[in-house]
Amino acid sequence: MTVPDDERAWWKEAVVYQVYPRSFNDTSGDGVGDLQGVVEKLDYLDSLGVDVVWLCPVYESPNVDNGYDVSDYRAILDTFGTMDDLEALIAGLHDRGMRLVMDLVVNHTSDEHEWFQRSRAGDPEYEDFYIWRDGQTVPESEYEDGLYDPAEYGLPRDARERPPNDWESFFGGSAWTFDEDRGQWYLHIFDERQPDLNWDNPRVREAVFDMMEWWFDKGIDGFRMDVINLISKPDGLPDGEDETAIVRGADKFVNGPRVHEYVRQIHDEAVPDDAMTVGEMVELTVDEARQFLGEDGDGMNMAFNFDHMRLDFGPDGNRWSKADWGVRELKTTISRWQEGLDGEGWNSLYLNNHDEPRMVSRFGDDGEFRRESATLLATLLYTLQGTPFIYQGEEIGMTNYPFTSLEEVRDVDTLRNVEQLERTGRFTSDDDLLDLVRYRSRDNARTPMQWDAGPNAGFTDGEPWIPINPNHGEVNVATERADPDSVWHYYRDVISLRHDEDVLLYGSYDLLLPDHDRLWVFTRTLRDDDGDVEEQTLTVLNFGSTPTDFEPPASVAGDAEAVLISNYDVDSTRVERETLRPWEARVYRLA
Ligand code: TEU
Repeated sequence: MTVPDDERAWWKEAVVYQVYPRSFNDTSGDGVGDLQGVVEKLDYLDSLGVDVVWLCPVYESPNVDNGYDVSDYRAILDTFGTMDDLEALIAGLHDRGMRLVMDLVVNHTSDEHEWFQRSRAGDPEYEDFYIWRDGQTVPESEYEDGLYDPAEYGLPRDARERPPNDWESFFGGSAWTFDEDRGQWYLHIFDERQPDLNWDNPRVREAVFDMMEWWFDKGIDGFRMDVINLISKPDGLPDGEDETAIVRGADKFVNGPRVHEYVRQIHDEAVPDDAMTVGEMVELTVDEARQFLGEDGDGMNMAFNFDHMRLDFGPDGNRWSKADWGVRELKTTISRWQEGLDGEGWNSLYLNNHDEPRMVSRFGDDGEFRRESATLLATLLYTLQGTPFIYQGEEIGMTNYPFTSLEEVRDVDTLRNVEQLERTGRFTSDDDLLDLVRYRSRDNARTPMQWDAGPNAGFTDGEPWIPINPNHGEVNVATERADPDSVWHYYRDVISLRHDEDVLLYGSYDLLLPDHDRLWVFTRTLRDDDGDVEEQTLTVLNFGSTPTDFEPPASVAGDAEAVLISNYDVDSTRVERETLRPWEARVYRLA
């Protein structure tokens, strides 16, 4: 069976490796990773078998949000190196037949961006580059009754106005800040130092398209687009109405009225045909994804959705609380996307990134069965349909960081939300709060890459900007590469398998045993023009730390052609009733 050429695309067959440069490899000794550090590791990435590097922001930035607050889109922040270093990275990747995808952060800029400085100063060319509004006047009675406290908005006691609406920032608190210079409030869905651009202004769109074309002219191969489905805000900026929204107002600013028009225009005006684009889309449904994806949609190749990243949110969808989740929920959620985009779009596949805790800690068992669960999760990601995204360190089973104090936390999202939680008095004990930080903080993914068992895990000769995980003595690249049964070798093998098997790239996904609360069993199938099975694989995963009986459905029971990969020794190719070991993963070729 040959997959028709018009269904193929290089970015569908690729494996992407996400580099968070601050924490990847430091060659300058300042304790922060840099671009030369990435260039130094290109042969390492090549040996793993990855095809694309997604590089998190390295642009000029005051680093309020570690680079997701850009103050100059066409300059490299000096701690990361120079534009020559970036061009060396592009050349180094292309020399190895690999590609570079940069991070496009254009829902907002840094407040230090020249555009914002001129906008707040009232420069006619820039006054509408951001979202400025007058506040709402608060009656004296509300102040006297204690219903309104100017200090809550950082205002002096004699102030009598509140923000234009009740939207909240992802980082806690109001999404509006009053600016003394301009005498108005400006919108920031993230930190107050990340003002939202006004995409309804055609000159904003034009400036963004120019910048994107400038980067494509430098030879990059695509963009990951940061919170791209937030760029259109509804006229009148109405208050939020959905109490269960991830943050107040999200029901208004997620997928706003002109978001499809703008995403289509981005692709029509600024994205070459053979480039790869992946949009980070908050609160996206499968139906909405179809509208964004493909030439019949807005031109986006893939989208990161968050449905499987919310299963452990607490009551009323609150990210800063915890709830248990079950394997059945995870497989139902991911199966919905597999079935929903089959032939109508393309999935991105990830279980962690720089914003999420480490996957082996969140979805696996980072203690006794770290290796088994990390390799099971890899087997899942590499035998689903879609493009897998490895987050740096995932390939060696790096785990969450054991925070002992808030002093060790660097992340603005964590720190601002902890402040908010403390203000609301929700936590009685610091231990409960720290327990939640250990579970949820984005810094779990931002501790430095663990290259070896030496000082600072081989990440830096200087003082690391963030603490290094104390388990780097056992969990590190050198140790993993020396052990043929390691997570690292399994990743290299499963990546190679996916590259070799069209059925794993393009085959349809069918879930078996849907109601089983421990086993995740599915086939991937390529059919010929008559609909007959041409190639088929079977993935069997025991999602848990105890043995589980597997009773194969009749449709797949019997002699398989081969065991393509497994994370335990398997001595038979028969698919039959048996007890699977903790976190056991197997992939059979059935036909
Ligand atoms: O993240 C957007 C986003 O959805 C996150 O705020 C997410 O909800 C949160 O981090 C917990 O998962 C993007 C970037 O990936 C993130 O690093 C930035 O902080 C944010 O946008 C603002 O640019």
